[in-house]
Amino acid sequence: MGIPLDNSGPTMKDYASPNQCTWCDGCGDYGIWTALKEALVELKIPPTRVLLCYDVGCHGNMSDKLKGYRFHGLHGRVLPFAAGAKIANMALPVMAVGGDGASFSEGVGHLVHAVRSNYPVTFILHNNANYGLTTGQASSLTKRGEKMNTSPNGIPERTLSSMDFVFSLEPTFVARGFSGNIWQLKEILKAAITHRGFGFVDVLQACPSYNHFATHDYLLEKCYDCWKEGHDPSDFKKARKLAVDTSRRIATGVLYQNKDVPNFYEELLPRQGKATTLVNEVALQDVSELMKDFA
Ligand SMILES: Cc1ncc(C[n+]2csc(CCOP(=O)(O)OP(=O)(O)O)c2C)c(N)n1
Repeated sequence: MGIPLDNSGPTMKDYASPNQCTWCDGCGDYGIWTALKEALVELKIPPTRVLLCYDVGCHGNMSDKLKGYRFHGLHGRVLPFAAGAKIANMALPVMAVGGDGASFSEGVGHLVHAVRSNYPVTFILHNNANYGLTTGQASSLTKRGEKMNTSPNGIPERTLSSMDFVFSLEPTFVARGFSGNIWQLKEILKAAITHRGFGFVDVLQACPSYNHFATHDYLLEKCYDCWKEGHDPSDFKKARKLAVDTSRRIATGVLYQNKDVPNFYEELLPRQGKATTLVNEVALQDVSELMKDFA
């Protein structure tokens, strides 16, 4: 299922919204917002040919700061909505955007099934390692021992190894970006959007208000571009190691991609050989007789 290209090609202006951003100064959301719009523009996807789905959180406040078909849903529930919308209309690229709080606590079950099902959706994780919108509670990705607003004595629990967890589900696309490297993030997003199945993009982002351990400067120093160092993204074992071991340096880029695995839709037998989408087919049904029963 290819992405419909509009040859006239949108510009950044086409994605511009008159609504003012309310993120804190220095928030990584600005970089992710910019990279996402740039990726869509470079892929020549106009705002009328994309669905952007947002979870609840600081990242979710992007939903009215750009144009395009957008959905802003319940906390932790962005993935089932995005997957359903995509299955209904395979012609539209669908993106799901979530925070680490939503995605690795409230909605972690949905993430498991999105990866395992290989839904043809791009998932952008705004990873600020805390619950930003509700002012800095610890998420399962907050560093152990950190003093957060509702845990003044430090977090007692172990930090979830999010990348190891995702790799345990046999993903077909895993990438990591950094909100301070917009050019690279744009390239990563282009690769994810054109991926056949579920594209998991972990974006490490600065949260100057509440994350005082993985700051912009810290990430700037530790992140490096593994593409430039010749990383082979088809090697699952090496990719997993690179993704998990962030003790010395943090690899960014497309860490793993398997282009051979069919996505969820391609596996559905009743959809084989269909040129129409489910939304076309529903629109073609005349339900007026049926509706008389409810008159
Ligand atoms: C089911 C549910 N639980 C909790 C909340 C309250 N809540 C809204 S936003 C938010 C924090 C979101 O954190 P995260 O998902 O990490 O996104 P961020 O704000 O950091 O971008 C919380 C706890 C809610 N709206 N719904």
